[in-house]
Amino acid sequence: MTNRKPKVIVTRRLPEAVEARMAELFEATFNGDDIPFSRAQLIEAVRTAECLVPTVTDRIDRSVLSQAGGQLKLIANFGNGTDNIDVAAAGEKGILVTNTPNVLTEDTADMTIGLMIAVARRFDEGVDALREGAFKGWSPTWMLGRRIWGKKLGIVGMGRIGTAVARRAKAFGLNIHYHNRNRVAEQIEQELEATYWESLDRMLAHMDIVSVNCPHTPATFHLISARRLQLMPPGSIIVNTARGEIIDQNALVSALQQGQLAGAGLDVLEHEPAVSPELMELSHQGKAVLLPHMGSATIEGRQEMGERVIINIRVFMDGDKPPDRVLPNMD
Ligand code: 8YV
Repeated sequence: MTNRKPKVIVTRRLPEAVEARMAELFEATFNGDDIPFSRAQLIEAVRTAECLVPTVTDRIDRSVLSQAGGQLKLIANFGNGTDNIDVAAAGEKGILVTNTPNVLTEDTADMTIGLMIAVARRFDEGVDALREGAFKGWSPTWMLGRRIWGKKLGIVGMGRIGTAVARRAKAFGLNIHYHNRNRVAEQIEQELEATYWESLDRMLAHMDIVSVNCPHTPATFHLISARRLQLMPPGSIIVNTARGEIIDQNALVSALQQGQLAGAGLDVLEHEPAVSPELMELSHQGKAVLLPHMGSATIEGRQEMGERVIINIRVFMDGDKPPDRVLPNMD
């Protein structure tokens, strides 16, 4: 490692220990008040930093990157998904992009299972009822939800997180089905007793619960379209802990309003942080459980994400290939 400290700009406040380590290793600038950068601030950052550390709330698009000075060599994203960054445009300017895979897999999978159960077993409504003083004593017919044991779960995107969801879901007695661009290794299929569906349409038509676990790319934007939502069996449930843009949110609202789907569990929203009034209304009606993008929000996870960012920057400064390089999406 050279002794020279690279100029690193971090766009959001990170866990204290991560910032402290970064301050030791780098000439680092932090965002103390944690207000997301404006476009002008992002442009200023790409003009001055050697390494930028953005998050999902920063849109590093082609036009921002066109303003980057020659000193910017690395964008070390604090996050797994890199749909906030135009990786191809960065590549054209010789800027490398890295992310933080693996360290948030288990936390996100936990949240996915949590949402499935929350929707099927009406957690939200139960908590609301109790808080509002509507709990007048146990009743044989009150707050009945749906059993998840023995039901069919269709996982859309069987990467690291999808596989971690499948492992948990199997323990909850769900039958695992999946759709993925590529079939996973036979050994994993056997371990999970998983059924591969080459056709997403056909899989959706047979599932009780669908979990969205693929990355957001141009190819997966509105992958779960109005037409596909209509293919899902009446009374089925959909859960999304990936990216809001993968589901056509307006179409999902209609499917829930019409009772085509029984419920949705969404940790991510299209156009977040905005919550559409229709979705909010559906959450009041107990038809949607909505969370504010908390899938990886554990103390351990955010610490480890920071550590990955530091490793990527250090290895890069040493002149080696950082471990978590992201390649432009070819879709
Ligand atoms: C992160 C996520 O918190 O890593 C991801 O892709 O969706 C989140 O869990 C966020 O992206 C941080 O930038």
